[in-house]
Amino acid sequence: MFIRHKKGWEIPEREATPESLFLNRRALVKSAVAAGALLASGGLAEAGFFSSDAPAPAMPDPSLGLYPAKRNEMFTLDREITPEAVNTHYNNFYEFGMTKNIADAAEALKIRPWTVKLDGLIEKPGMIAIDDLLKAMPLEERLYRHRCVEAWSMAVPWTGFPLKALIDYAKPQSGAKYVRMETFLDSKMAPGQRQFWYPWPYVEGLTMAEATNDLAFLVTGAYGKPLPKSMGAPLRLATPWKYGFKSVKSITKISFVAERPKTFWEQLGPSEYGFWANVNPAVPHPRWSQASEEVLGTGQRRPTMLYNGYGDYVASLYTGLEKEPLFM
Ligand SMILES: Nc1nc2c(c(=O)[nH]1)N[C@H]1C(S)=C(S)[C@@H](COP(=O)(O)O)O[C@H]1N2
Ligand SMILES: [Mo]
Repeated sequence: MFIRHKKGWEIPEREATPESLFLNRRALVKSAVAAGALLASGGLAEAGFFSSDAPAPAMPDPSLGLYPAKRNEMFTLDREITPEAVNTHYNNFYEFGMTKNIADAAEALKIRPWTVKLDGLIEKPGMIAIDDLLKAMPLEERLYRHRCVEAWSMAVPWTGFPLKALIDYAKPQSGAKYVRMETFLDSKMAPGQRQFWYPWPYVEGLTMAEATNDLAFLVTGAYGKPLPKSMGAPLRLATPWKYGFKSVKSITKISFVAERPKTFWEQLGPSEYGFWANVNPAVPHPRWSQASEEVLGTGQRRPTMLYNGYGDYVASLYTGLEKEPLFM
């Protein structure tokens, strides 16, 4: 018999609620409240479904059973993994605020139902529900460094699948030169998107060669669990040789296009945040040095590495492009 050892964070099978049931139950609660019937009787509250003075409990993530995924030992670190508690409370996610402390606000992000649209110059345009995507793709764990342009870094055990696997599935046509990735747009859910001076939705992009490089990784989990909302659930990018702002969170659309996309930060400050954004300690940001980085959770700084230490994988992507601003 197959015995599964449960980790502390896993819940017993009988408590897991299939997504369809969860949606139905919410619809049920809503109509019951509208009718005013069950609130008065207190029936649902006694059954544990609903309570008038407490928010509904968070439902378990329907992808919980896919984690932890097997670690790909190709990707090793030169440092300790950043403690999970540090990582989940030091985030950039401007949709939920401009500080690093957005974890609570990001809980408003609704991650089911969630669909990802594939469009542009491909053989297979269409919409995929996140849980179908998760089942179709080969999930694995990778330990990656993560270097923000603000000169701090982390080391993260991501779970996900190579972006190339999705590109192979989408079957791009020869005219596709770039992959453009877009975050959700919903200013009711994400108060930061009411700040009209930002060019929402958040957009990022890679060349086809970058996107099909072994390192380009679509992330669905971290620390052996589904991805926390603060880190960009249910689907975000990780391109560890580039500054962190390239790693677009909470992706809803992936387009295959002929023209280089204008990215979110490029629109805001083209002289400070470019399209390429490859890590290079020798090229300072206009307002600060990139020579070293604060390794979060350690209280220490260490020298920053060219391509964040991933040059063996990616340096060849840039031969012939020396005239481009590759490092900002
Ligand atoms: N949609 C979206 N994606 C985003 C951001 C953002 O504000 N919105 N911030 C970026 C920046 S600047 C960084 S450093 C990383 C931060 O990822 P983390 O919070 O998981 O460390 O996400 C990137 N992706
Ligand atoms: Mo960043």
